[in-house]
Amino acid sequence: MPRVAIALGSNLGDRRRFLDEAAAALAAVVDDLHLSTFHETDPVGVGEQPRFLNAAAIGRTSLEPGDLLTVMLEIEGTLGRERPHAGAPRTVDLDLILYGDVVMREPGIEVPHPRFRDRGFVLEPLAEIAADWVDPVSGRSIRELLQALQA
Ligand code: PH2
Ligand code: MG
Ligand code: MG
Repeated sequence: MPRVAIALGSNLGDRRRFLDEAAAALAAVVDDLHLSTFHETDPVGVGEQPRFLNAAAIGRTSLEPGDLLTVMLEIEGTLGRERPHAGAPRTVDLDLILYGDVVMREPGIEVPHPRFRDRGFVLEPLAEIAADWVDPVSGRSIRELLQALQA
């Protein structure tokens, strides 16, 4: 089964509970789920907002990327995610970061996630659980991407 990496974020309501519940729901479709610690982070690129709690999860899934994304959106909906406008505060956001070494650029699905290399709030938690995973686009490991970002 392909390995997947998913970023989790919350900055509305009981953030810790939303991340816990999202991880529990993901475990239904992602085997051998490993969850990073939770990182308190400043909002990036979305103006003045409450601070985020971010985490990352890895595991293996038999779902195709599109089907996994559909399940992730369902989990967001179940946990009360609303989308009044792009970048609005959210109970939970689940982003597909890596799917094996698949590179996919289609409307509605982009893996690797197009912006994850610039995001400390994704790379820092992901480095705890998948430091040696090599990004198929840049050829750099998560550890190297994080070091480059921090340099
Ligand atoms: N997600 C965004 C935009 N900005 N900033 C932080 N700290 N954490 C996030 O999860 C986050 C963000 C878009 O989804
Ligand atoms: Mg996001
Ligand atoms: Mg998202």
